[in-house]
Amino acid sequence: MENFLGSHFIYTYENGWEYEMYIKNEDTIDYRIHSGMVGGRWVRDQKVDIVKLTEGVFKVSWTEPTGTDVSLAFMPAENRMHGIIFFPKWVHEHPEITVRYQNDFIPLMEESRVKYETYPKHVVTEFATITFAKNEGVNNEKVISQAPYEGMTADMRSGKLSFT
Ligand code: FER
Repeated sequence: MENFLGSHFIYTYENGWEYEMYIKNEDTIDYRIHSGMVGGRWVRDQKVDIVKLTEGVFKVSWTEPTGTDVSLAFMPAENRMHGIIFFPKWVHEHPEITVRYQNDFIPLMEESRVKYETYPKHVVTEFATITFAKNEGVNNEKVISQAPYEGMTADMRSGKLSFT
């Protein structure tokens, strides 16, 4: 696991959605969503389960305050990932409620998940291509510390925006 912890990835799902994740430590991630149904959403200090499935394959799984459940299998050596996301019905119908810096709106997420409908869930299962990968060290608070903006992932890939 040692090499995987501290990893910072940008990846694009085959449906076109672009996401960014920082594996902060053995049970914590930070992330930004750059495009797709909930583009603009960003989150710090989400607790997750991380396991090494076999040599070079890592599974990261968690449940969000929104009720969305996510499980991602990273294959960094192949620049590939497979993700499955189980969205409650309400997130699919009102994605804009979740598009914000979630840490400042935890009560809104918890109210919304009881106020609106959960079922049937909207399941998204997609492979993704990793377009940027760098180890930023563990517990680096600079990696995910500002809202996503247009062109941000290009700035990271070019080195214009860097955190080490
Ligand atoms: C991902 C897929 C889904 C991901 C995060 C989510 C950063 C979270 C979705 C949500 O809470 O709406 O690849 O990685």
